[in-house]
Amino acid sequence: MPNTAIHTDDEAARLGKMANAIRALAMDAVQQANSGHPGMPMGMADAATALWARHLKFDPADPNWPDRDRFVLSAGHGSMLIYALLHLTGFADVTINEIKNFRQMGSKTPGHPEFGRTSGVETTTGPLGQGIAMAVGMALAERMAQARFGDDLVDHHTFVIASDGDLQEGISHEAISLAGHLKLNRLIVLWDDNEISIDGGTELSESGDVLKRFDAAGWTVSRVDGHDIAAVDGALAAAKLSDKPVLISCRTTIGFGAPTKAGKSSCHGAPLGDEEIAGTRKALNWFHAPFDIPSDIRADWAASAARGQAARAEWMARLNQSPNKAAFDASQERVAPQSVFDALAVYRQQLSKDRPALASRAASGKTLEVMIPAMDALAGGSADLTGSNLTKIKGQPLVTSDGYSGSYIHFGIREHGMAACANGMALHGGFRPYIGTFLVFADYCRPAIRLSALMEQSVAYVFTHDSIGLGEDGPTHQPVEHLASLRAIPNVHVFRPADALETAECWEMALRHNTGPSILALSRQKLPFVREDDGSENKSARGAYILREAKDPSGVIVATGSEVSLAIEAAEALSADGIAVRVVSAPCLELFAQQDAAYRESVVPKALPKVAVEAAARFGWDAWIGCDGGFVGMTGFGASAPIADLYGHFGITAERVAEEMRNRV
Ligand SMILES: Cc1ncc(C[n+]2csc(CCOP(=O)(O)OP(=O)(O)O)c2C)c(N)n1
Ligand SMILES: [Mg+2]
Repeated sequence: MPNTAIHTDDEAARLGKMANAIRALAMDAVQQANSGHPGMPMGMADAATALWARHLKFDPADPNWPDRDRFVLSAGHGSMLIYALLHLTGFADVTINEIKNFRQMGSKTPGHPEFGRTSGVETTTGPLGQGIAMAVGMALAERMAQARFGDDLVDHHTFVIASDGDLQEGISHEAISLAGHLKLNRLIVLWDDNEISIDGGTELSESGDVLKRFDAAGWTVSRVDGHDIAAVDGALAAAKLSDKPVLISCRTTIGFGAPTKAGKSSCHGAPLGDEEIAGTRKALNWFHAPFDIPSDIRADWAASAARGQAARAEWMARLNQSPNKAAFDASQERVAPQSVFDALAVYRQQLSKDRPALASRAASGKTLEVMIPAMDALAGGSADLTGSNLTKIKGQPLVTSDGYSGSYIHFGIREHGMAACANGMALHGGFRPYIGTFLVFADYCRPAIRLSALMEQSVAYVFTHDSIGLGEDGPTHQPVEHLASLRAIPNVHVFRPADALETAECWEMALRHNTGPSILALSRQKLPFVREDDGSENKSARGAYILREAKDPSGVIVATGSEVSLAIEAAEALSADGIAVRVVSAPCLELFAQQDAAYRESVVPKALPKVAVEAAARFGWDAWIGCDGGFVGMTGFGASAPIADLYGHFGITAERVAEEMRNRV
């Protein structure tokens, strides 16, 4: 790692050419694709060169080695910046052909950086603001892992390039205040302070002082000329010494080098055009053909990877000698350890004996008491609803700025930031994050849930107070459309358990979902224990199952969560009238949809009339019950009243369920 300043003119000139290589690749790739954003990469090429050539610890030969620095291009529209860097530094995924194929089907160079598609891309970015918030999660995970395994094994930085848009987004406020509070001094943000966004100059919509805002949140701030590589280099060197997170404002010109478009929003998101590109080549003194990088510049870029290669070799040697090696390696596993499943298996059988009537949020809290001691990687928190979400177990140590060895985080009332932070922790590795708030505020987490799903990250969302059943807090707090809207996001498993045993089963399925997020929708109110088996088989594993069978059923009632007991009551009433109906509990419709057709048919036969009951909107249920199926649920918003009055008021009763079935058999 260079701790010396950039001394010679020759060195400065070479770094300047390295930056121009980024500019050339960016403008030529966007031109070839006839689509994309050249302005940002051209504007931030110098700052990015200072970072990647002089500071960032990376090794293209092993893009995922755990102690690498993380680099987050929060302004994902500037994707050609990271693709150029990955190409020039020798990441195998990003060949010159991939650069030529920018934004084309199946390429490693999609429009915005996508985690999992291109090695070296640490996270998916594009939704502005989320990148910097995920970086907070990465920086937090780094400190937490450092507290567990020591500097020998964990000692890296998280670097971010963020744009004006990133910092205007509300989530940035949540993220920077959390980072400042937790004193995440391994987080260093380079702000592309180009005073331009899409509509024009930032003065159209901004008159705040960004540096003061960060300063007030507990950050170290500085300002440099973003085109002065030596100045950015010096600021980065200073930043590494800070005991707080650092913002470096890099004053830049968007589209730097473009003769007529530099400094204008016109170069934000459109190809420059042949004439402008020719003019840029002249201005930058860059007379090489498109996609042609001279070998001396290539060699300088390749050399910048040597620093990280050496660091990785030293790190491997330390790991191999470390008494923590086994524990560290285990922490990097994506799959939850067998110990937690063993503990859950014992607990499930105990539950089937004890048959406790618990609110499913309380059952979740009890399940956490079983899981946390059996799984070191579980770490979580709540957005100021710890006592409601029951996400903290007794004695669970806190993560604070004084020490990061705990596993519980008070995220504050920052749902969007919390969810993005959890994604960052999951992406960083070493932790399996779970986070809590009320189900109704899933909306405040939604953009991050979508990214968990898209990036296939196993974040568990503990969403309590899952229906009108929460009572007096009223319609602002009573989710109605949330289950449907969460089920609509691809690759999300939405669990709504019916009793304490199903809650444990659903948690187990969340831990087994290694390629996407899980949502646990949990009741505030107490739920009866409905299961009658011995708890040895995880019945929730197939998403839906026959809970109460009837001889020769003439109909099927499907229910989830708190309404399963209503379905049982209705079936009993119908049975007294000589109508035999089956009750199906469906804690996870996504898992049920994944079962083979024969199993699905055996549980919910096409030929039988069906009624579903869920204290939520019908949207999405027709796939299971048909348009002519009966549905007992919500048709509008809820109301403020005691729970005892609400279910009757909205007609979510066993009588209604029975009546819907009578109308159909
Ligand atoms: C949440 C979100 N809203 C809107 C957009 C669309 N968008 C992409 S870039 C951008 C703003 C561009 O300004 P800035 O962030 O300063 O980037 P620059 O033009 O300087 O590269 C917008 C609104 C987005 N990507 N994400
Ligand atoms: Mg801008």
